[in-house]
Amino acid sequence: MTISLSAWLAIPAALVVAGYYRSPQTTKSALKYTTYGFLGLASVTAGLLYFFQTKLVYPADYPAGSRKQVLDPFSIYGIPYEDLTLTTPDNVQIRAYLIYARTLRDVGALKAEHNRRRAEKGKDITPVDTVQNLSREQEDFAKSRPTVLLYHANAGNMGHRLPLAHTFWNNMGCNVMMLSYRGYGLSEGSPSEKGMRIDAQAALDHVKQNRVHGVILENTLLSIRTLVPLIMPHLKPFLLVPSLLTERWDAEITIPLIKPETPVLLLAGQKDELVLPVQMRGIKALREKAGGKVKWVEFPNGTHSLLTIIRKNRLKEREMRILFLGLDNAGKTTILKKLNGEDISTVSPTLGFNIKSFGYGGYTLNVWDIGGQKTLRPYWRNYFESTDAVVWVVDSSDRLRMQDCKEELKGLLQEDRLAGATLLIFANKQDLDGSMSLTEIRDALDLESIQSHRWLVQPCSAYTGEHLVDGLDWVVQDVASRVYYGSAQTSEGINPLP
Ligand SMILES: Nc1nc2c(ncn2[C@@H]2O[C@H](COP(=O)(O)OP(=O)(O)O)[C@@H](O)[C@H]2O)c(=O)[nH]1
Ligand SMILES: [Mg+2]
Repeated sequence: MTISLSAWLAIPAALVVAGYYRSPQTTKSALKYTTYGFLGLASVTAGLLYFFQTKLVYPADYPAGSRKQVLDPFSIYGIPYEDLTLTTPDNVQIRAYLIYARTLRDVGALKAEHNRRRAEKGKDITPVDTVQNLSREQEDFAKSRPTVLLYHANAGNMGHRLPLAHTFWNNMGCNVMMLSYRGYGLSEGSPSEKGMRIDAQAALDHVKQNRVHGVILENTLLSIRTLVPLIMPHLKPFLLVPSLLTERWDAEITIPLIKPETPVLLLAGQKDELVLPVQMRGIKALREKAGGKVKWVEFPNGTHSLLTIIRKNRLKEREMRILFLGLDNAGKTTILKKLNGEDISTVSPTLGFNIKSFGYGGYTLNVWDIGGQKTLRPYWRNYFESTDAVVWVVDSSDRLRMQDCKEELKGLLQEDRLAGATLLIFANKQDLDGSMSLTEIRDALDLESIQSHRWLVQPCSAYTGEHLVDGLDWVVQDVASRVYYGSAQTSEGINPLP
């Protein structure tokens, strides 16, 4: 019997602000969870369900490469951190980052230093640089600030949540402790509800806080039992046999364990497509029933992830998120290397993705270079959230795949989450004899029919570097005019350090 499934489920970031749980079990209430997917075969036997359950519930290698590549706070933001390996009581080695709060003055100096090094061509910024001892004064400051424990979702790893960590560190002056659960990122072992609760507790023990100041839950599920009928109705019959359900994540049990006086903040995206809003409202009801302190904040356009909140913040920091997409071998990685002044003689196919972050015309560009192989394309959508611009790279000499290229682009432009993004088409490899001209490309890709996005097609060559900067200039200018105009009114931001 074959089982074809394309499922992903996320336990999106649950954050616990500094502290200690009343009991280790409550940790699971702080975790949250999302399910999305489908089974190709209607009749899956109960035995198979039991066996595949953890695979379904914890897609730890999604997005592709999540078990190999873990971003670190220093390379992305210039934030010094402790790279920790914690050994749990049941002897699993899990990886964690501990970031100490810094004063505004320190943060400014660290950023300036980071930007200076970034600008210095050829100098690699390696995380090894970050090991430094805190001065007495810095230590005292860190101790005086709250600690945020950031528990990540059930897809990806802690590196994917660095934008959140950065917000807590940079804007609110918090210490941040984050981890990759067992079986995620570079942590050992394999995921399970039981094991993840042990990991969560280990992180808590490491920061040695003796008091919970609060719990923040974002788009969290009520329980597997209640979520499955909503999103995987064909699995409903199996819920009749409770012992088959090894992974439960039952808020009905855990929410009442949180002390009533502990403030609980519930962040609820009303357009969450994975954990339906009704689940989050169930959690609110549970908390109210227990007579506990609770604050409910609704985001009318909020989708599944906190990225929508971060976006507001990015306005303040003048950041842009740009996706480089296109068929494999188009020259995406080469173009980015060339723009960044790196050696382009050693480009190898991109498995998964690369992220580059660089200053450009007063903005910070966060560029995602995503693998274009056919097998990787279904994963593109995972990167769409909060995208300001798409750069679609075309190999102008690859006449045979123009039709494929046209169809992929067309499909991409129909994605809701890319609505409003600026579109640049780089007609790359113009240095090659026989490459298609601007007019030929425009016709072959039927560009004139695009009305959903502001677009420009720019012939260029990553080899010679010709017109790369022209293209990027247009992108940055277009995004800036759209996103940053009048941003003072739209950016609420979050309280800066006192
Ligand atoms: N002649 C020529 N070759 C290029 C150019 N840009 C990239 N290439 C080559 O095309 C191949 C694929 O490039 P790569 O950047 O890995 O493509 P990606 O899959 O889109 O990231 C590599 O062998 C590059 O050296 C270009 O402008 N001209
Ligand atoms: Mg590449």
